[in-house]
Amino acid sequence: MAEQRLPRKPLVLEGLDLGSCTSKWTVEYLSQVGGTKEVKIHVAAVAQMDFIKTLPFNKLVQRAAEQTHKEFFISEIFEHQIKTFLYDEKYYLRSLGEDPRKDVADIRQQFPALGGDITFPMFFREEQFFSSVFRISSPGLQLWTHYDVMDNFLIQVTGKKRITLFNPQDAQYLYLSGSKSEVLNIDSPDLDKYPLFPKARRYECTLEAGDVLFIPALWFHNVVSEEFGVGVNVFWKHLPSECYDTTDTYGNKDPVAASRAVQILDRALKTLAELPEEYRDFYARQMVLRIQDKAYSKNSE
Ligand SMILES: O=C(O)CCC(=O)C(=O)O
Repeated sequence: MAEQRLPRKPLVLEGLDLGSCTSKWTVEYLSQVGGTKEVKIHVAAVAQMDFIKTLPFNKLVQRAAEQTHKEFFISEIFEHQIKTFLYDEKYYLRSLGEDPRKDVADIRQQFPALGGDITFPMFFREEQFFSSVFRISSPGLQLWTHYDVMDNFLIQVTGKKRITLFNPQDAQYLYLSGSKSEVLNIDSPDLDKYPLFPKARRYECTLEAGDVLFIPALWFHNVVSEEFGVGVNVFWKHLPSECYDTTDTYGNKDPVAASRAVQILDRALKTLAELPEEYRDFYARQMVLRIQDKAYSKNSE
């Protein structure tokens, strides 16, 4: 398909041809055809995720889809203290490359028997493709607010998700730690700890089976699975290839120039610290103004 320009705003695309996955990918089919390959999964006793464990793929699919579990990872830990957690264990697969330190995820390579069932929307050139990540989640699971550095199509094959997005220009209100926001409960945030959070503009959408969400690079997203859901997301390089960190296998390491600029800023801050407070304050304020004037986008809000 010829390249088409997408606006640099999130967009839900409906009615695209995604291949046979939309009708085929039932729990039974995925467990049978996906096989018993060991996969690393996140296991959580509350909506936000915590432990990493390993399960055969077919078991992961069955456990993520079932209402109550006969087998647990973390029930023993909570059993005596918080009984309600017992049947509430949630699972999440974010598929990885063969060797995650070196290889990117590609569903067509790690799950060849399933990879042929899905057709990626090709609104980018083949050579821009970076990775395709299998995502399987239990109902109720919440994925923390984060940004990625590549453009992304989140393809919801089955199930339903609520996605909350935040504009990259509101990063200052999100209490970032690396690429993640520290505010886990975005619907009822602790305002003593995160007083600026309500200033971040929120954009919400519900993804139904067969929908595709375009998430432009740097747009923050928080995902709540309202049902058992199976999806695949495709990351591609919006910038020229050499802008990206070659050691990045997840699509979330900052572009090379951004990391270099941050290192230089750290050095500048160390140098400013050599000055007495009155002078440091004076020069630091001028530097902030210079950054605003030279580097902020002219259409910043
Ligand atoms: O839908 C999900 O499970 C998470 C999606 C996501 O974080 C992404 O596509 O970057």
